Amino acid sequence: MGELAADKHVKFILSVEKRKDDFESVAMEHLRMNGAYWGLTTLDLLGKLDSVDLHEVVSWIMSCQHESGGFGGNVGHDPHILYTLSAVQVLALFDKLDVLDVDKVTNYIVSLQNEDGSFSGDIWGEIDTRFSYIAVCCLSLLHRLDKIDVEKAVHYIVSCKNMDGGFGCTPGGESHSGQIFCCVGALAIMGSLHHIDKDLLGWWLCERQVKAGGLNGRPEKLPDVCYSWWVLSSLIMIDRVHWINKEKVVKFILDCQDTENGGISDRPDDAVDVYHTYFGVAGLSLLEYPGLKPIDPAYALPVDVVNKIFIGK
Ligand code: GRG
Ligand code: ZN
Repeated sequence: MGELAADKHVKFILSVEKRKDDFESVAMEHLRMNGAYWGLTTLDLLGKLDSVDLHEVVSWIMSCQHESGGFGGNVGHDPHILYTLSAVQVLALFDKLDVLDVDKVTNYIVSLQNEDGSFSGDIWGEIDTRFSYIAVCCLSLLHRLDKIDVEKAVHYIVSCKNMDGGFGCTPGGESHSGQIFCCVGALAIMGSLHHIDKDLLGWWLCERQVKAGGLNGRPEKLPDVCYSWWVLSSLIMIDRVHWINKEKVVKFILDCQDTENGGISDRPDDAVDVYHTYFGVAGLSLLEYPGLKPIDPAYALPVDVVNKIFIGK
């Protein structure tokens, strides 16, 4: 089994930012804020966050904020809760949350909670448990979780729980590892994990491991590096990660590296991208791969960043 090509991945992440005109960058233009979170968190996990200009990043982030308090995916783009969490997470990475008008961001998120406890992603109203997670994670990082109706938020997430122990995007929606991360993460942050049948969900999640060692998002689907994050973080939060063959997941992730030019793909020999590079490295961090900073499974930020926010050191 090869090793993590850490230096190559750092070079790959830094090069994506420079190549603003190629296909991948153009395709990513509308979600640049998410890309910033994926790329910069990868650099931090690899101990290389100091290779970017903090002031440049912070000033670009703040130029994506709207009057409403929400952030867009890039300058001049409409605000959405998806980009708002990424903006807050990147500021947290740089220990720069103090540049925010916290009440303004809080009011934007609070305005997206619906009567039934669910959250919309923006003013257009689409509802999804992804947005519940984002709202809860973001407000918790800002120490403002008390500004929403937490009881209703928990109740809505529980209403998306299925007979197989998993969760979907809305009540009755099919269980999917990505949505499970969101629901388990939100419940963990709200101190409500007792609503989960841990053995039942743990069983469903560890069945996501295929013969090749990688993890898939739901039954009968192909394995994909990003599920290393969605599945493993959920298993850790419900204390069942020992039900997985960890060595085989590590091997699958390492087999998806481009060892020449850096970056990680969804499956071996596919094209690399920043999203899978992040979730590959984050998955390895959850598996305590040597040389990586540990990552928090609920906040999806390095543990030292989360500790600084909640215990001040
Ligand atoms: C801070 C880590 C973090 C997340 C923010 C946006 C979000 C909250 C969570 C997204 C969770 C999610 C739904 C992830 C799954 C993404 C994915 C790979 C979807 C692909 O779905 P299909 O149906 O693929 O195209 P499969 O693998 O099922 O064939
Ligand atoms: Zn993927």
